[in-house]
Amino acid sequence: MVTLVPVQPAHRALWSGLVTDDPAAEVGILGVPFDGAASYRRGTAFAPARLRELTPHLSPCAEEGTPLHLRICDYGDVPVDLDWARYFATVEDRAVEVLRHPLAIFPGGDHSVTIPLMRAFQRTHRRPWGVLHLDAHPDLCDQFEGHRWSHACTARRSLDLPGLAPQHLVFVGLRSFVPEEWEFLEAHPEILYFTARQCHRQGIEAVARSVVKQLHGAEGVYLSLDIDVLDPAYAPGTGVPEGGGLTTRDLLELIRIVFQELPVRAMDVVEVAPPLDSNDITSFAALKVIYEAWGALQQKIG
Ligand SMILES: [Mn+2]
Repeated sequence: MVTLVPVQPAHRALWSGLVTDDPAAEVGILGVPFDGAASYRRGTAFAPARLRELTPHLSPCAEEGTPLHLRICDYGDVPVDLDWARYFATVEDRAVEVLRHPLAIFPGGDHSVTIPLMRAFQRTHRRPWGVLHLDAHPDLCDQFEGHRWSHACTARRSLDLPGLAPQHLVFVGLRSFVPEEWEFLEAHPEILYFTARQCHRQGIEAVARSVVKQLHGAEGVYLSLDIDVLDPAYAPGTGVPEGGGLTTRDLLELIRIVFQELPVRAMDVVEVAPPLDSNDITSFAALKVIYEAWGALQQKIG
């Protein structure tokens, strides 16, 4: 009688088998499944779990064949608490721990989760530090729907933090503004931004080089990736899809250059909403960006 042994290829595992419990791992992951601050359709609370579920189906490899060998500690999610202030305080404290790794990845959640994550970043990084905010929206409202922690206030709250000078806040992909945001940008010409149209007309590589030049001198860079920076054709599963956005190809080129040239120490990936998605296109795009960021980081650290 033949005994059949089920075959489980080694890479058919969480994060393509790159996970470890070694505290010296190059990457730490912490999910923040909170979508209580979204102004329109919700669903981003499901993203951290969905992203993890898809990772056994990805090769531990960056595009162009680079095998990934960096190690990943996944600390799970910060469970949602109905007390918003207490929840953000918990997120901040746990993120401080995860930021001990050379690179921290934070799957959201709506874009408000960046508020406590950046607070953690400023507690753990020397000044000056910088922010690269990739988004269709500048999130520069002082308040939105009656609250200073709306997902439309994220960048405005980052400027409240000590150590972030306006010239070290850079936006890429903008294409939708409320008047208050436009006025704020006009009043602060030191804030560099590239609209999606500028990316289209100048080419993403030129934009990436300008970003690198602007953030040169920052001791650490926090990269906040709102998936709606992508055109809805490439990322339909998000609460507020805005036409005219970046292609996934352009985003990957930007990520590659930024990770190679700047000391990116944290990246959140927010506004992925699996219940609004189609065939997981948006979740897979988010994972592609994360894996390519790892490929670029691995190349840099050797
Ligand atoms: Mn946005």
